[in-house]
Amino acid sequence: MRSIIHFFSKKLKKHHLVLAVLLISVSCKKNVDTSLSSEQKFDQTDNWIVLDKTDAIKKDNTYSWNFNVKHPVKYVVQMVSNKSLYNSKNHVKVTIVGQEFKRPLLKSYAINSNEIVSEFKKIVSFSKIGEQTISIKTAANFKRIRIIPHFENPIGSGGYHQEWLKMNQSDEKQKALEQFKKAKLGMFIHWGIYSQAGGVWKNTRINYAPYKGPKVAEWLMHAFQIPREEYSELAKTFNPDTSFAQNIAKLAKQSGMKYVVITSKHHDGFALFDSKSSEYDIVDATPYKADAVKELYEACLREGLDFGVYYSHGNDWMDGTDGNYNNVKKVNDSLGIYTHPTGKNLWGPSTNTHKEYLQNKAYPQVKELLNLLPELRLIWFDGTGFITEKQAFQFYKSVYDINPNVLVNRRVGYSFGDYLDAGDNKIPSSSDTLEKYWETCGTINNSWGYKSYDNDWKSPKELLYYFVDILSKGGNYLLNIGPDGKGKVPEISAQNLREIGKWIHQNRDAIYGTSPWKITKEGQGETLLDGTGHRAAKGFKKTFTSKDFWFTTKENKVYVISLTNTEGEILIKSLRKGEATIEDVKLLGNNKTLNWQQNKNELKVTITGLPKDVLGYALEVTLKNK
Ligand code: H79
Repeated sequence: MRSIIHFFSKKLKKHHLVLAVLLISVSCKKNVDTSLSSEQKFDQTDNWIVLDKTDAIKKDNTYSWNFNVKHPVKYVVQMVSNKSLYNSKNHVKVTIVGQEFKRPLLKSYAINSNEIVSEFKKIVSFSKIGEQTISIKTAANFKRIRIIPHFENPIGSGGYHQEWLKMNQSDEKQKALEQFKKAKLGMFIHWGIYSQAGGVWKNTRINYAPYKGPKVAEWLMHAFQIPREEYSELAKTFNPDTSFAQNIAKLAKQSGMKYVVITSKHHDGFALFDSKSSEYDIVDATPYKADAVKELYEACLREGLDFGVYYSHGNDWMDGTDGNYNNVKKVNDSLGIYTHPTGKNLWGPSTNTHKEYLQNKAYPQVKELLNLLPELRLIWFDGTGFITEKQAFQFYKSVYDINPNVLVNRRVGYSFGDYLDAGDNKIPSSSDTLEKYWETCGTINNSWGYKSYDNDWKSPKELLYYFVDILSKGGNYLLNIGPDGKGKVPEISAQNLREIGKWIHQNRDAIYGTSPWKITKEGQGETLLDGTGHRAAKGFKKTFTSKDFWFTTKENKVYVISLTNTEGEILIKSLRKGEATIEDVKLLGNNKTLNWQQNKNELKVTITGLPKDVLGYALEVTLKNK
């Protein structure tokens, strides 16, 4: 049986799918992984907070409850009643986590013959575990309140946690994490058959595409709802210059990057490596006929760079059916919760089931990558979609079982993963509880994949600003490039990277291997980078003064980073007398000792010897007795 299945899943042709699927579903029954049975009794409503009106403390028209938060994430608040409150004139005022919010009730769902669920638009975030209070003032005749984990942060049964923890805490993973933390800067590469289209389909720019969703070039197929057969035609002309691997690896090295992560398969389902479980790959479906991932891997190893691959596991618009949308929606509708359609192929899904896609394509491809790339350091999962807790765990575990040195990012799902990847183009605030290991991925213009008309390049200064901010908070910056269909990196983005590379090289002691100091920054307020669309819409208008500093530390040194190039006297309050006992202050780059003086208000330093036109500088402050 196994060999027949292997045969069918090896090169799964579309017309073989039905037969293969039948065979596999028979075999799956026999091969159920019994070690994963702990979630069997789990039901997502176990993680809901349900408060009955009859249990409330009532005062006039105000109802209050105390409840316990076990999972500090984002939630939505719903009222259940016998009739819709959505369009009613009832005034509803809710007070929760110290915030007050009024209507509007955004949507409502009929969940059974006599119950209607009305949901508030506002999302509530709990930042810690423990007791909370909610009070609702309304004359409406409701039955109960439900506080439900937001769909972006599904919570599982926790049944795999111990097993996951054991793997995550293993020596191999911890060693890999320490190395990861030292690296600080990585290169993200979005490259695939969409790169040829450059964000344009049949003369229409993706920004004007008819369907909802992100306006980034790699979402071409989704934005125009391109039929699978038609989209896959792009493969027939994908024929990059063979020099791409060498050029990109060199660029990464020159830019001060220590690791590289390339899209081995994005949501469009096309594999940029020689896949044995799908013919929709660079070797079988393009004139290039060689394994681009492997070529880049080898070029990166030659440059001494660590190598990782991005893999879209939950979303696959070619072979992943509808991403399980309809099944999930059926359940969610019956429960009265929302199902987000974005990122799901609802325009021309494949005919197999999502489970079969995982079994026949996604799990096998992940294994193939691990075997193809023995020195792989990271798998960067994305497009979690509607995969279950058990499936997310299986991705994590199958990586570990083959190569325990390979890190997995949190987006694998359900908080499995070895480190936190913040949202796309999002920098967490220093007031957040920062994880020990984390990373922000960011674009260099406003798209990940190559967009022929997006010239809104972030300047070297802006890039450096994000980098320094992330650095001061102990994170990594995974900065993206989008090579075109030929594999060429747009010149301005390459130049900008080289320029930050020059700066990084000069100031490397303040960067690699450092940790956050007790204070992350001094001077101006928080960095705001809140998603890919955020910067695109707002532009970048920040200026920096000689009072703005970011700090890092290593051994008995504190590094002070400035994004100005003015010489003269500067005052650093965080290093005043009493805060730090200082032995020496040097300018990185030329390592010259500067004149300095400490008093009870500040450390005064006279900056001299800055090279011309620098983006900024870093001081190395050596502390005594540390
Ligand atoms: O590969 C790049 C993008 O193509 C990819 N991630 C980066 C690294 C990306 N995938 N999705 N998105 C970006 C935006 C996703 C938006 C949505 Fe959703 C997915 C809307 C609904 C489902 C985010 C996740 C908001 C809700 C859930």
